[in-house]
Amino acid sequence: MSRRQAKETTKSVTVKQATFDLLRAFGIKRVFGNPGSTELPFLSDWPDDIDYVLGLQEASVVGMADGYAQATRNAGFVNLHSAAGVGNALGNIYTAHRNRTPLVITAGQQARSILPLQAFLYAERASEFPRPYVKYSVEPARAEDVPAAIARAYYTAMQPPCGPTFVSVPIDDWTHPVQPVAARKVSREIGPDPDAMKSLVEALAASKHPALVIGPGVDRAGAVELMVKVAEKSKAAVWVSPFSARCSFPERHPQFTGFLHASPGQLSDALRAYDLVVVIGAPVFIFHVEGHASIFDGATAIYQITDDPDAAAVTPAGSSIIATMKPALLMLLEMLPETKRAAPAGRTLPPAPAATDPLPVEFLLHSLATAMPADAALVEEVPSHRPAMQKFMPMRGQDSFYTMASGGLGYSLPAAVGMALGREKRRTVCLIGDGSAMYSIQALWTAAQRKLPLTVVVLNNSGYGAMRSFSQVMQVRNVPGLDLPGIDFVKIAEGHGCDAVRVTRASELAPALKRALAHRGTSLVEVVVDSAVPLLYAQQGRE
Ligand SMILES: Cc1ncc(C[n+]2csc(CCOP(=O)(O)OP(=O)(O)O)c2C)c(N)n1
Ligand SMILES: [Mg+2]
Repeated sequence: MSRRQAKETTKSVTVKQATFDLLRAFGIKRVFGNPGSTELPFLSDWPDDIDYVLGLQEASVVGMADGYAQATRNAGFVNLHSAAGVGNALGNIYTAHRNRTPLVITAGQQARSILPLQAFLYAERASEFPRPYVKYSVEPARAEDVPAAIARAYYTAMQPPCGPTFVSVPIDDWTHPVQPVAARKVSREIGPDPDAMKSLVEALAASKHPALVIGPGVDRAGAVELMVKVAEKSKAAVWVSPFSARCSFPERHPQFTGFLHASPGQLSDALRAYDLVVVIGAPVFIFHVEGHASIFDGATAIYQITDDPDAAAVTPAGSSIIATMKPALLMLLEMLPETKRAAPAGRTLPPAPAATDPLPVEFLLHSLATAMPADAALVEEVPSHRPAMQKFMPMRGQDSFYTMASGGLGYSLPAAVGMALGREKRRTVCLIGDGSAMYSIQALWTAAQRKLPLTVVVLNNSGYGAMRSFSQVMQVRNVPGLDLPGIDFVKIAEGHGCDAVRVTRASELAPALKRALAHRGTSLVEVVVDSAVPLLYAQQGRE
């Protein structure tokens, strides 16, 4: 290339054009955002082939991008407004980090020339603000470094363990001339160490009573079918890891045994019967309450397969194999010998609950499971009723169930909107508590505007049921701020442009669900239930 040609290439595009070309090359067709002055040069003359998805608060913007990224298995691209927008978004950035959802989050910054004056909307130490919940964070030193920073943010976000990344972009950078950045192919699968796999296979072959503890990593990797084959070949009992944010094993499968509690004592009790525990696609283990984890006392052999070196590093006992799910499960399936072990007895599902008034939560959950189309996805955030949901709504497996892995509320409603956007014609159902719904309620507006095939079922028990229950577990009394009287979800939904109905009697439920699930566009069903709460972490009922 001559000198003249080289010079022409360097001046051929702007930072903005180079960025859009990268998005197209990465297959990113939507940008989730909430606009401000510092983003205007990026937003001006918006191209027709990229859909700008407006969210009315940044927690909703990031939650929607997260759901969409999970549905499409590509990084969600987000554009926020300086420190104020990132601040509003942080709770759901934390959740995306725990969910292992790939997101490239950009935020506007003031013009470089007035940064020294701490201008209006200036973001102080912008790249530090979302840390430690982003895998990579930068405000590039020069405008011409922005596209390469966005490319790096994309590869890093997409590399297992996936997660959010952050690029702060000063307002005047977008129009700066730059050399285009070519999108590259970066492979993502990481194969397991064959010797480590051999040791695991030997342990499985020698075990009398093995258990597989399966976590969200398997569904995330699209490896549920493979997982089922491995489970069937090994004839092991299958448990779900505590607080699994996805369904990685069909819950009606005969080997499906149950859900582990996030309590060290209860988890250890549930796994006591096994001489070998193999944790796949999950940490060892996520706990929510204190207690003695006798599982680590040495009587049980523990193996872990994880794509997350950090999760491997914090595992207190046993051997960890670092690999992505597909190559690891393929190798396991190939190496596992046939076994004469008897297949374990799975769980027994409870009988259908009766339709009584006041409407029992179990009846709602069972009715919803019956009414949902077979290919629907459920996005859930109803903390005190998760154990009941696990009993009365057995999930089908791959891409069927989502919630947040973080414990931070305000995720599932916007995530369901993003999910509906990514799943196009199939139905998405959001099952959400009255408390949880209110953290990011404005996501309803985005769904209504776009007539997304989304049905939101609000389980209204007039308060923070999980907190009532947790207060009992922790034996604390007289806690303020747990009752939420007087919220009218029908009016709220209608005010955001959604179809809505309230159900207070058991006999009204089935027709209301049927109608809502067939509604073209977004609808909400508010179901008023008894405010009595189940005791979480009760010692009985280990499932
Ligand atoms: C961002 C955030 N704030 C507060 C909490 C604490 N918290 C945990 S569960 C819960 C109650 C949720 O209420 P609701 O959605 O109505 O479900 P319910 O517990 O009644 O089933 C609260 C406030 C949290 N987990 N995350
Ligand atoms: Mg509630």
